[in-house]
Amino acid sequence: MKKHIIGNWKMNGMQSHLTEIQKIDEIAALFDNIMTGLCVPATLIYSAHKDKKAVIIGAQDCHQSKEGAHTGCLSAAMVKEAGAKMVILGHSERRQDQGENSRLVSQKADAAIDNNITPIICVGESLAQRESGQAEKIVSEQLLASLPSNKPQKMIIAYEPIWAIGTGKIPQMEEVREIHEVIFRLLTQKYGDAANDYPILYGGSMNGENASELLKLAHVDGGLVGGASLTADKFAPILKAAS
Ligand code: G2H
Repeated sequence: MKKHIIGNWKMNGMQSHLTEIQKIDEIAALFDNIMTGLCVPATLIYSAHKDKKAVIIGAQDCHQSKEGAHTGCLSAAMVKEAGAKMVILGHSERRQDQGENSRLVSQKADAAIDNNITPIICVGESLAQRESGQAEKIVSEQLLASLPSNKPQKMIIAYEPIWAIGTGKIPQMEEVREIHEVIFRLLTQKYGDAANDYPILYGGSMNGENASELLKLAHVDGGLVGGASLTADKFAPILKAAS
C-alpha cells in the first residue's frame, strides 16, 4: 500500500493560502509513491482542488443527513460536489468542541460512503486514559462504534492520541506500534483480508523530524498532519520521509 500523508488544515487557510496548496501540489507530484492529501476548510475545497496534479483534496466534516433543515451544515454530497474526495470524521477536536460521539461518526461515515467519499475516521485516547492504562480499550471501543454500517470499499483510520495533538509531544514508538496493531487486528476480525486495504495513519505532532521513525513502524501506513501541513516547507520533509 502507498503511504498516505494527509494534511489537516483545521480552521486555517484563506484564499491567499491557495498558493501554498499549489506549492504542495508541485512537491507531491515528485512523490508518486505517496498518496498526498490536504483536508482544507470547506471555503477552500473548490479552489484548492482545481487543476491539481497530485494532491487530493478533502473536507474536515460532513453531516449525516442527505439534506434538510440543518443550518450551517454541509452534506457529503455538497463537499463532494465542491471537490472533496475524502472527509475527516470524528476528529477529537469535533468530539470535544461539537460533542460528537462515535455513533454520529458512524452515521457520517455512512453518508460519506454513500457519496463515494473516503471517510477518515479518527480515534484516540486522552492523557488520563493513557496514564490509567486504558488507551487500548478506549481506542478499540471508539473504533468499533465509529465504523460505517457496511464493509466499505475505501476507508482510512487515523490514530490520534489527544494529548499529542498540537503539543509537540508524541507517544513512545512502541506505544504507537501497539495501538496500530490493535486497530489492524480489529479491522481484520471485522473485515477479513479487506483490512489490508484500509490505511491506518498516525496523527499528533507529526513533523519532518519524527516522521521517518513513525512511518517505519508496522501498520503505520501514513500520517494525518496538522500544523506541519500548513506550509510546503514544513510538509515537504514529511513527504520525503514517507517516500
Ligand atoms: C492532530 C494533527 C492533525 P497536529 O490533530 O490531525 O494535528 O499535527 O498539529 O498535532
